[in-house]
Amino acid sequence: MNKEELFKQAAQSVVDANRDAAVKLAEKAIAEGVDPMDMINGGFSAGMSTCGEMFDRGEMFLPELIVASDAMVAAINVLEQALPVDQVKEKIGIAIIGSIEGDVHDIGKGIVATMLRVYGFEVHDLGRDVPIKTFVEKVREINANIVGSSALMTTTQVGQKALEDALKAAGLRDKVKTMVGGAVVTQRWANKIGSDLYAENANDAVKKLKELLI
Ligand code: B12
Repeated sequence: MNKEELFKQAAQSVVDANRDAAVKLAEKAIAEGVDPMDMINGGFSAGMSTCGEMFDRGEMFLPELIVASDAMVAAINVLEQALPVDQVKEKIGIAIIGSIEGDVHDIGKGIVATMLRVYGFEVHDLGRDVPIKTFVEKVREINANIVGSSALMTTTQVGQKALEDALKAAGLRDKVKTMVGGAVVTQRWANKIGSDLYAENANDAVKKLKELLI
């Protein structure tokens, strides 16, 4: 099967919320030597974007979105095993990442965490709906130099500004680079709140972080 067809079917498996098909297609991509990140971005994420559009138009409802997300997560779990973790021997930095307080969306954040690990960062994934104070405490505890937060909703995005303020109040802001991302986040928002880095996707995050740190 050619790559485009594989991506198309992968996207469709998410729209159909067909977990078995998604997993089989992920396995097929690995067997055919397709780059796992290409398969995630070109296939499964594209399907999730379609789900978002359908949700917007009232053609898909929350329970269906939950099952579609499960299918995507199952496929990503398979693909992640094919990523060359630890290919970089030298540790580039210690990163904390989490979905900001009030936000349970964590698929994209998980992909960013995985990519950072693959490219030599030590990553502490705090999960989703992470209180601002937990980010701050963790920076202190593990002496992290990168703090990433993910926001997918306009209502939770404000937490990223609160995180900037909390790091400043704790005297930690100069010790870390902050990065923000998620569907509602833009470069303009990052500039506005004083975050060091905005990335559109996981590949972009790795590229920009390396430029910032090395
Ligand atoms: C899947 C999904 C869900 C799933 C989440 C499952 C999960 N475990 O994550 C479920 C069904 C649970 C869900 C729930 C809700 N959702 Co929802 N959801 C989505 C949907 C369709 C896709 C999100 C997704 O996973 N995309 C795929 C990933 C790969 O993309 P991504 O997250 O953008 O991540 C990439 C980049 O953004 C970037 N990135 C992400 N994080 C970070 C972090 C850093 C540091 C960096 C550098 C980069 C980065 O890299 C990632 C990889 O490339 C979006 C629509 C959309 N267009 O985003 C709505 C959407 C985000 N949801 C929405 C809403 C409203 C909700 C609910 C409130 C619905 C409800 N009525 O209950 C609840 C929220 C509950 C809560 N408190 O959080 C709205 C938000 C509207 C807004 N602008 O505020 C959206 C936009 C849908 C819509 N159009 O209305 N949702």
